[in-house]
Amino acid sequence: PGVKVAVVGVTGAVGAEMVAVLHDRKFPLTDLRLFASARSAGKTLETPFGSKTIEEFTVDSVAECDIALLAVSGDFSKEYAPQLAARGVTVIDNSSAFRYDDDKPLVVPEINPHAIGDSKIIANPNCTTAILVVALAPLHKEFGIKRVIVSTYQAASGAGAEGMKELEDETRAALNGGQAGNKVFAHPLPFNVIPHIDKFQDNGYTKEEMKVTWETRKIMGLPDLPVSCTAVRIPILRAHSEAATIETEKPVDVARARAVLGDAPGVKLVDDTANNVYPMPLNASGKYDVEVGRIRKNAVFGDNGLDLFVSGDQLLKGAALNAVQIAECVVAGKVR
Ligand code: 2RA
Repeated sequence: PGVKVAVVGVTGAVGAEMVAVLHDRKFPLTDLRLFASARSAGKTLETPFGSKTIEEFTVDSVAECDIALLAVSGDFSKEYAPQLAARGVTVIDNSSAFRYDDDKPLVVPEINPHAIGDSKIIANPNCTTAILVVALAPLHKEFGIKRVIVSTYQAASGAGAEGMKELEDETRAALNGGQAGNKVFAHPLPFNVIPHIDKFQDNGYTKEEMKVTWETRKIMGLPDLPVSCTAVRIPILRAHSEAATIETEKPVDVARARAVLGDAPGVKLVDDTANNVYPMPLNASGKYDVEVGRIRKNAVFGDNGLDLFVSGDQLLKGAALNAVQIAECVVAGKVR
């Protein structure tokens, strides 16, 4: 038989990466179909699988596939994912539409693949969260995490292909003596940082920051874990970075923390400050592993606290790679 896969939203930054990752990881598919809105239907897309024609999304067409990777808006997912699931398609959804539903798994395969069970709709986490938890989960196993404080440095790619284009265009405009403008971001991004991603909530946090709290708890199975996040957009193209401080149950040992992270799946230990080696988005871009470094005892929590810095490709581990890894778990039956 083999697996028929649909990528829905293939003209976006995440959709395009999904196709590339399926190819790169030699995903065992027998058919790949690419879907987008009517506007793009009929266009030819050059992909690692060769030239492919984009089809207009319809439930009937996607229902011919076994697995659908959705890289579309939350509203679209809310409407169509249940219809596809009812037709027997396993839907892996990159939007936030189902992440907080108790009956829908939210999965990072290095951490909680067994949450998939027999669910037909599986949520892919927010990019910032996915990149953070691959580093936190092994530390939690070793030392027990009591609290997390994190500040993020998020790339323009988090706002999709349009965000990346705006950064490039407006940087060029500014360098050519003009004024950098903004449509996608709340303010001009070139030569700036913007401590505002997604909408402000009543508690003073943004939605992006609350996603990190809610999703870290759900993926790590720690429903009461205190997590405080400040999410900041910075003028780089892709790969998010995060400075995290954890308070731990057990005293931490820095050498042990390094060893644990060095062995952790999905993590690349990049921590040799004597040689100016630490995680950076420039190096993490285009890579599957999340770079982790700057590991040190935290000066506030003393023996029971650790600081670390992570950089991970927002479009890969933060989106497309994680979705394809979930699909791999589904195909391999590693879901219980
Ligand atoms: C961002 N985390 O960086 C969002 C995208 N999902 O804007």
